[in-house]
Amino acid sequence: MADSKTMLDMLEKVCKKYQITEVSSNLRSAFNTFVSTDKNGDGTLDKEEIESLKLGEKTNKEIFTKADGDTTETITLQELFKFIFLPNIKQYWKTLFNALDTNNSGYIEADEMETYLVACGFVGAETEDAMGVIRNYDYNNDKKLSFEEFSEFLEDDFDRLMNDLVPAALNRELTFIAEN
Ligand SMILES: [Ca+2]
Ligand SMILES: [Ca+2]
Ligand SMILES: [Ca+2]
Repeated sequence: MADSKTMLDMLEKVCKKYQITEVSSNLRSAFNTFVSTDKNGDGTLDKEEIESLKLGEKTNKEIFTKADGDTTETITLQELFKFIFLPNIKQYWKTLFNALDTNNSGYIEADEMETYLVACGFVGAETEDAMGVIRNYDYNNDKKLSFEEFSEFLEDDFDRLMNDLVPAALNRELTFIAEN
């Protein structure tokens, strides 16, 4: 199956957000594999569908222990992406952190978080919004985010982004396949 345009749009948004320069071919092929393996078209991969990939029993087990975050014994595309893509994305987070830390303090303060929120398309983000994000992840209460705290924020943020973008991309893709 050819790469879908909607999927590429989605990947470009993801990459832009995390300042990654190119769309990962891993992610594209993961998406294609997902769609072609989901034989009953319910948008998740169950055990039988995973087994049809013939990855071997060990890998099958690993997929369900590591990727099945909500332990429903089915793998959603969000879970698969997180499993495959998050480790790749994480390597860019230090670069992003350093780029945002414009005063070189080694921490993300409210004004720097505000810049990030605006850059991510949160139009009209104010210091109070940035403070809100910082409060949620500021485990040692010093009113700024260390790299570890910032990474936790990005990980949750990645989940939210996947939950927003994946169902839309997947629905359009499945409709496209049904129509053709
Ligand atoms: Ca299925
Ligand atoms: Ca700083
Ligand atoms: Ca802190």
